[in-house]
Amino acid sequence: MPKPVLHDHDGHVDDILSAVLLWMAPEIDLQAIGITNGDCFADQAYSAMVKIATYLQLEGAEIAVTEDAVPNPFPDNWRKESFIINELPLFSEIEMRRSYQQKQGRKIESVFYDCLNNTKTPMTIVTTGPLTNVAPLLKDNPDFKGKVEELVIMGGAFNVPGNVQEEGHDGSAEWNIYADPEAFKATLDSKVPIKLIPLDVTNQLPVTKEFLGLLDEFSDRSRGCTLALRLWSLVKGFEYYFWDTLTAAATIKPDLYTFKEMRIDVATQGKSMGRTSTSLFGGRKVHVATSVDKEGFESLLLSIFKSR
Ligand code: AGV
Ligand code: CA
Repeated sequence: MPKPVLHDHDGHVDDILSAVLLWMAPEIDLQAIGITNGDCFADQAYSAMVKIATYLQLEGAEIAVTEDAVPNPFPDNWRKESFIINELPLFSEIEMRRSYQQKQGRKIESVFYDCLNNTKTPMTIVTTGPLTNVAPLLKDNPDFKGKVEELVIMGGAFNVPGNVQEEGHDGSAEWNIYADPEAFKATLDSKVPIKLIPLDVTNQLPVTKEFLGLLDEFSDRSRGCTLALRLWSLVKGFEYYFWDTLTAAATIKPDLYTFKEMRIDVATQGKSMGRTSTSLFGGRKVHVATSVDKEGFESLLLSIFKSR
C-alpha cells in the first residue's frame, strides 16, 4: 500500500521538484500539495505547479495555496525565481487541463484538514518550507495525533553554519526555521513523530554538473528529466543543494538514510533566531538525519524522473 502523503512547500526549484518526485513515486500516494508564500510568490508557484501537473500528466493530488506572509520573509531575489519558473518556454505549448481552468486553489488549511479528517490510514506530512501552515493544523486539532504517522521536515542546522545572512542575524539558522521560528517551536510542542533533514546532511549533496549531465542524457525521451534539468539549470552559478529533494527521498526510501535520535530546541528570538540546537536536558526527541547513501539517492531520483 502506498503511503498517503501531504506536501507543504514554498515554491523554489527543489520544492517543486520534490512535489513532482512524491507525485511520481509508486511508494507514495500524494493527496495534496500546499504552496506557501516562503521562497516564492505563492500565486506564481501555484500556477507553475498546475502547468507542471499538466505537462507531466499527473493526477489525483489537489494543489492548494496560501498567500499569507511568513514572519521573516525570504529574500526577494530568491522569491522572484517563481516568475521565471512560471514562464518557462517549456510550458507555453501546453493547454491548461480543464479541471484546473479558472479554478482558484483552495486554502491549504482546509485541504489538509479535509485530507486528515477523511483518512483511514495515518498520513505522512512532508514540509520543505516554513511550518506556518502545518503548526496551527496540529495545534488546533489535537485529535489529529492518531491521523499523522510522522512529519518529515527540511530544516535546521546543528554542527554546521546556518544559511541565513540577514542584517542583525548571527548566521546560525537555516532559512525554513528562521522564516517562522514560532511555528517550528509549536510543531516541536506537538506529539507527532518528527524526522528532520538538516543542513548537516544536505551540505553533503550539492547538485552537480555530472548529475545534470545524466538528466540531459534522457531528456529527449523523458519529460520528467527535461523538467528537472530545466529547473535545476535556472539556479546553477552558486551552490544549490538537494535540500528538499533529499527530504522527499527520505519519505520515499527512508532506508537510504541514517537517523539519530536527538533532543532538540529552537531559538525564537534574538540574533540566533531560528537556530536549532541539541539539548541535553529538556528539548524534544526527534529523528535527525546524519548521513545518506549518495549513489542510492541519485539513482532513486533518476529512476523516478525517467518514468515519465
Ligand atoms: O534552506 C534551504 C531551503 C530549502 O527548502 N531553501 C531552499 C530550499 O528550497 C532556502 C534557501 C537557502 N539558500 C537558498 C535558498 C538559495 N541560495 N536560493 C534559494 N533558496
Ligand atoms: Ca523549500
